[in-house]
Amino acid sequence: MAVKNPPQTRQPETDRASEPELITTPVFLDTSSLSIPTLKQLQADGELCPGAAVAPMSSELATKIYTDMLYTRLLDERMVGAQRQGRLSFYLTCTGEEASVAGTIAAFQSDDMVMAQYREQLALRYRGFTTEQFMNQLFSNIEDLGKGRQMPVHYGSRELHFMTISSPLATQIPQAAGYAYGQKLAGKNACTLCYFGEGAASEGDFHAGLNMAAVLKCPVVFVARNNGYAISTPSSEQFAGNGIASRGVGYGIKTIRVDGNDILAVYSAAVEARKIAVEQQQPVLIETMSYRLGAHSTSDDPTGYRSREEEQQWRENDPISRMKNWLVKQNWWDEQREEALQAEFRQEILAQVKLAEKRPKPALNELIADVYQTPPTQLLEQLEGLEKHIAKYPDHYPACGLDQDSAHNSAQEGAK
Ligand SMILES: Cc1ncc(C[n+]2csc(CCOP(=O)(O)OP(=O)(O)O)c2C)c(N)n1
Ligand SMILES: [Mg+2]
Repeated sequence: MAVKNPPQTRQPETDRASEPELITTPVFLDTSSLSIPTLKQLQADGELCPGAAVAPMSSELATKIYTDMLYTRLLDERMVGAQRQGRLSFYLTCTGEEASVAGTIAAFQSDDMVMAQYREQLALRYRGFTTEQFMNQLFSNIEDLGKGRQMPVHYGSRELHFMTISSPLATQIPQAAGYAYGQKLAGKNACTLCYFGEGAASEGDFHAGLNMAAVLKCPVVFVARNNGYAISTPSSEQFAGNGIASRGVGYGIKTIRVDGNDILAVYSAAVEARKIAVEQQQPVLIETMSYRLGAHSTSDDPTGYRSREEEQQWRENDPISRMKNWLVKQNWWDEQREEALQAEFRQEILAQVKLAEKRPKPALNELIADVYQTPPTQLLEQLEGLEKHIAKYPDHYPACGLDQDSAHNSAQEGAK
């Protein structure tokens, strides 16, 4: 069937209302067509950048943010130490990226859902996850909320609205879009906060998630922690475009790039982002420019793929000292308080390590207890095989001292 008066040019849906700019010679766009500024408000010496429009932050909030950053730095140091001593199988630090996480989580309500990657333990700390809870998860003991089924650092807390971390990269991104769509349909004044790394943004799930969020106008704030590396792959080998921010714009998402080592810039951006997400019911993307100061994980050694000089440059741009300089200038912080608090945190962490490593492991059959209402035959067979294997090589599984009766009982409880 012939179309009457077909349009001369096909316009993108979002531009239907406006007239397209027509050109008569071929001109190709490149990354320079989109100039993306970086929001910076605080200088290294603790002075504000001239003209900085900083979101108001009370002394209480500022000290909470700062002390949670400090706690996380110390927790990370201690836990890497514990892994090196053979007490812990695996750990992953947030070192260097504390402001990217603290500045964002602080701008959200405590019941906004958080879907994180794995380097955002500070968000849990901010919401009140205790040292004891961190340790129970890291040591996979009987008190672990995840029943010891996950690798260390795969935290989750229903109470704190923090979705359990899953290892496959970027799965949380479409899940966050979907969760936020549910919040929208329910008419809730809430939103979802979704963290991921610039490496995870190479996954198909990133594209599906952002597109879905943009088209369905989901109240989700995506935080892309651009820390320069995906394990040993530098971002220059990961993508040729203008960071992650350019992709947000491409999907029709309001986007901002911030200095991720500047707590005030991150917080100011996040306050605005949550407002847009909730009040205008649409997604926002924040790209935090920072650096992963530590190894990717305790299984990694960065000396094989980057220079000490590069690391040193970023060490001098530490987000914690930048915030401290500002706090001291406000007369909200001093060296005495810092020293006392560091000693207190160290003591508390060490004490909880000692307690957590002594607690028994969950019964073996907790592995399958509440996954299905009635465990299917093949899972029961696998469990039986595992029990036989452990019984045959008990020396290799000292933590498994199987108490069959209590194991059986807890499996029955779990099945309920
Ligand atoms: C689907 C998938 N592919 C690969 C991996 C292995 N892996 C774990 S972390 C990681 C790097 C992720 O880098 P980025 O997203 O930048 O986060 P960062 O570690 O820098 O915080 C890779 C490749 C994985 N977990 N899942
Ligand atoms: Mg990265």
